[in-house]
Amino acid sequence: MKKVLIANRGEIAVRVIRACQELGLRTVAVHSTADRDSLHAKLADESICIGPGPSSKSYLSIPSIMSAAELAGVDAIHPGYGFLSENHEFANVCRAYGIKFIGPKPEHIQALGNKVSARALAEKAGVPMLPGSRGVVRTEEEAHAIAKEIGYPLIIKAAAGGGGRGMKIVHDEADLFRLFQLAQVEALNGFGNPDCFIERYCARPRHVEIQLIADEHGNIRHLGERDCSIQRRHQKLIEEAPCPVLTQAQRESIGATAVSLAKTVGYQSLGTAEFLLDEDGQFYFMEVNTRVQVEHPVTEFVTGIDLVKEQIKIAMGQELSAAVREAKLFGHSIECRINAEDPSTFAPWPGKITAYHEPGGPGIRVDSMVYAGYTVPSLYDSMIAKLISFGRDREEALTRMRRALREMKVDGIRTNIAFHLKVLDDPKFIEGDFSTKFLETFVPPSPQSSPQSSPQSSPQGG
Ligand code: MV4
Repeated sequence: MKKVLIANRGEIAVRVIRACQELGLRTVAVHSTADRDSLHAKLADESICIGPGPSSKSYLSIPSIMSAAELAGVDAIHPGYGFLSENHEFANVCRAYGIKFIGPKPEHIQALGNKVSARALAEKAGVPMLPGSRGVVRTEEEAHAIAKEIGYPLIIKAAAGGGGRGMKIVHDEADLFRLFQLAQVEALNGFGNPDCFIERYCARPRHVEIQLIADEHGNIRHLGERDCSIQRRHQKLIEEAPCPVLTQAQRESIGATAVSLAKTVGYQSLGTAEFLLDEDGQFYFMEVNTRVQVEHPVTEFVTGIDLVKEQIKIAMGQELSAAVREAKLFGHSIECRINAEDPSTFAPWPGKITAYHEPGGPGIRVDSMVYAGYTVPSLYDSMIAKLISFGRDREEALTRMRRALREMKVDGIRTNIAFHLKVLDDPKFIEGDFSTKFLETFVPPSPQSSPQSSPQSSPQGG
């Protein structure tokens, strides 16, 4: 492998380019016409325009990307996250072209991408699961029978969904048929597949996910967990490693469970097994993500492993390195996703960044693609940077994150920096006492308290 095309944009494209550079690989960026001035296009050795702004005609267009791959003569494609990263057809097209897809096999993307077949695999591997339907629930009669068995509240999920899209919570029998029909219609319209399944609903869970890493020779291990409970409308905002409430015994139990699932499948590459952790400390399987995750840096900080480099080396056929095999967890890491958005309405706030300063210093990492003079386009995700802190313990990681959030400066657009500072000041958050419901009752800061809207002293010389 000598030359890699990065089929993505934004901070993850930059992240992958950096990993390739460290491995001595040539890089080919692809970009839409809206991304001509983007950092990923500037940093790569070559850069190819693949179409107009809308993703459907550029970053999601398999023919456009494959044409660029042919033209540049690449050996491999890294899909990043989002876009085509979990599209098994794309992975299959790469295979047909003789280009290495840096990720799992298409069969595994497909089997784990479908929540019903993923559940069946998890069951086979002995992974704890919430009571629910065995497979797809096709009729109202079947839904009724399952509901009688597991009781209320229950949740209806789309087999082709994921990340929380297309879920319906049902609190009593009177709503069951209506919500079941609605779930099927929305699943068909949203994912082209009406299949739904039913589970007992867990009211105040934490979202705990295990990082898996597996080579193409049967070696597999987990690299601990991340707690991603701080999210809004299924968009994660803050992630951390380790989960502040897990005991070492629970950690080992969830980790072993995730490894057993991956082994049952014969999984290869990076992957993430997601679990719900209920208030009694019981954990239950949710889904598997077959890509590198946005929040991978917190695991990198607590393990010292470069996950993207390891992912590429695995795709080159290498065995898990000694560093991965012997990795131990140390310290604590937190990630805050910085979005270009109105802090009170959460509406995206694209526009030109007139001034930009990234924080630094001990235990701080910034993964971003923006710079002073860059215009955040309105067509894509509003995340403009990830601020990641590390400390020997959670308190130190939190202190460093507060310091970094105060130091960061983004002028010309609105961001959620002040929002993060307010969360990091919340007693329940500081205690680690939160669930996925945390932000539902959280009051955003008033507009005046935004740090970057008040003048800051310029950096000192000498
Ligand atoms: C659940 C649940 C409660 N009970 N399943 C949301 C994302 C998708 N992976 C599954 N999700 C959930 N599944 C049962 N049986 C609650 C959620 C959920 C959630 C999970 C993780 C993080 C944030 C969440 C926000 C709302 C709902």
